[in-house]
Amino acid sequence: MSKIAFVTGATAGIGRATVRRLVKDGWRCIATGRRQERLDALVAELGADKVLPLCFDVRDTPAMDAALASLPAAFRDIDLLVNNAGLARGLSAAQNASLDDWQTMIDTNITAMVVLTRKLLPTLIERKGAIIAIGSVAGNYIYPGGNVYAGSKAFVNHFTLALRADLHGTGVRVTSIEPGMVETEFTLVRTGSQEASDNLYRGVNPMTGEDIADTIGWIAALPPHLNINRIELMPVNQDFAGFRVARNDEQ
Ligand code: NDP
Ligand code: 8X3
Repeated sequence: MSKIAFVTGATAGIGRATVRRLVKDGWRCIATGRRQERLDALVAELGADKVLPLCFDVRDTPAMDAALASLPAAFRDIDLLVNNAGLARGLSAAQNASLDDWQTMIDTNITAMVVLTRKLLPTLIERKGAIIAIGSVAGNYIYPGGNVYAGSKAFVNHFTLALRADLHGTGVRVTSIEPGMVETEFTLVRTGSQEASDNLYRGVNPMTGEDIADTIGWIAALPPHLNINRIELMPVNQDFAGFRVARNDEQ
């Protein structure tokens, strides 16, 4: 029987590419997101025996519980959790940022991820399964306007490594994938404007959802004695900025 992956944020970008890649590799996937029509399209594309759609908002714990309780027997033995659903809102300096945007990022990127992970841990331990989380380079390097998004992704990176420590001796594998710029709907959601989004990617040759999905597929297929702890990826045209100084005579 093929293994089962639970992929959050499967209606777009990295998550959708991951479902496609895992199904191609012989997995069956539980695909989640809020946009039912996108989940239906994945089922139509890949087959109802391969993809089980679960439509819920990850911030809504009762809805998450109902979705988990609705899993048919054929999709209950989850071997891999891909903690991918997440978003950024805004690129403003902290002093100008919207508190609503901050709360949305904390609720989605942090709270929902830890709640879902906690709920699936008993199954993952029983199955000697794996957890792969999509953190970000934003959690490792600071850039202006990153503020709460960067903080939330630092949490994802560190929580994932902390899971690795807590799951010592269980056989569960845990990996933190930390990408730089990937061209998805992410920047459209972040900026709220197609033009601003296109501008951010202009001339960069950003990574694609498929690039990250290929990394996930590779890690998921490694033999059970091997754990990739963390992996950071960037497009060649993206790298690190140095420190800045503000000069008194220029202020
Ligand atoms: P997309 O915007 O293309 O996809 C985001 C996915 O998350 C969608 O499927 C969306 O589904 C889901 N999602 C968001 N909020 C919720 C919610 N409240 N409930 C359920 N699902 C939700 O972005 P990416 O594919 O780029 O992002 C995926 C992950 O990768 C994120 O965690 C992001 O932080 C991370 N990442 C992205 C990078 C990039 O440059 N793109 C770089 C580094 C990390 P729906 O809207 O249907 O609910
Ligand atoms: C987003 C990655 O490099 O666009 O998580 O900030 S980057």
